[in-house]
Amino acid sequence: MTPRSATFGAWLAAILMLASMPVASAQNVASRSTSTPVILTITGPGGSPSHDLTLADLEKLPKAEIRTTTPWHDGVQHFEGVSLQVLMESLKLNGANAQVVALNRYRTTIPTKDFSDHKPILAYRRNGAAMEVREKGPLFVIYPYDANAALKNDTYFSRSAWQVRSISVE
Ligand SMILES: Nc1nc2c(c(=O)[nH]1)N[C@H]1C(S)=C(S)[C@@H](COP(=O)(O)O)O[C@H]1N2
Ligand SMILES: [Mo]
Repeated sequence: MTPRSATFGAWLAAILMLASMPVASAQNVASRSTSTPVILTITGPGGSPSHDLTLADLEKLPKAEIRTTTPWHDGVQHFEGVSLQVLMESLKLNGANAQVVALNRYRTTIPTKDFSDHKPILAYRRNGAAMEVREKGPLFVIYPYDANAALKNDTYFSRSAWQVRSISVE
C-alpha cells in the first residue's frame, strides 16, 4: 500500500463511520415522528424547560369528559381529554396566563383562573375518535358551554382554540 492509498483508506473509514451515525439518528427521529409524534409543547415561565408531549403522554393523565354543544358542531358532542388545570398541576406550572398557539398560528390568551373556575379541557377525542387536523384536531380547548350559559359568548369561544400546538404559561 502506498502512503497515498493508506490515507485514502483512513478517509474512507472515517467517512463511512460519520455516514452511519446520522443514518441511525434519522431513523430514530423518523420512527418517533410516525409512531409517537409530539403534539403539544408546554413551556413555563422564565425559560424553564419545555415539555414535549405525545398523545400517549396526555392519555396517562386522568381523563376529563365534557358533553356539550359547540358553535362548530351539530348536536351534543362527547369530548375526552385532560383538564387544563390538572395538566398545569401535573407539570407544576404556575402563572396568570396561558398563551395558546395553534397550528395555523392562531393565538389566544387564557387566564389560568379559567382552568379552576370553568374546568375547560384540552380535548383529544370527539365522539370516541381522535380528531384529525382537518377536524380541528388533534387538540381542541373545550369549555363546558352547555353547563354554564356565561360561557356561550365570544370571550370563551375565542379562547376555544382548535389545532392547539403549544401552550406557554406566563
Ligand atoms: N386554531 C384556531 N382556533 C380558533 C380560531 C382560529 O382562527 N384558529 N378562532 C377563534 C375565535 S376568535 C373564535 S370567536 C372562534 C370562532 O369560531 P368560528 O370561526 O367558527 O366562528 O374560534 C376560536 N378558535
Ligand atoms: Mo373571535
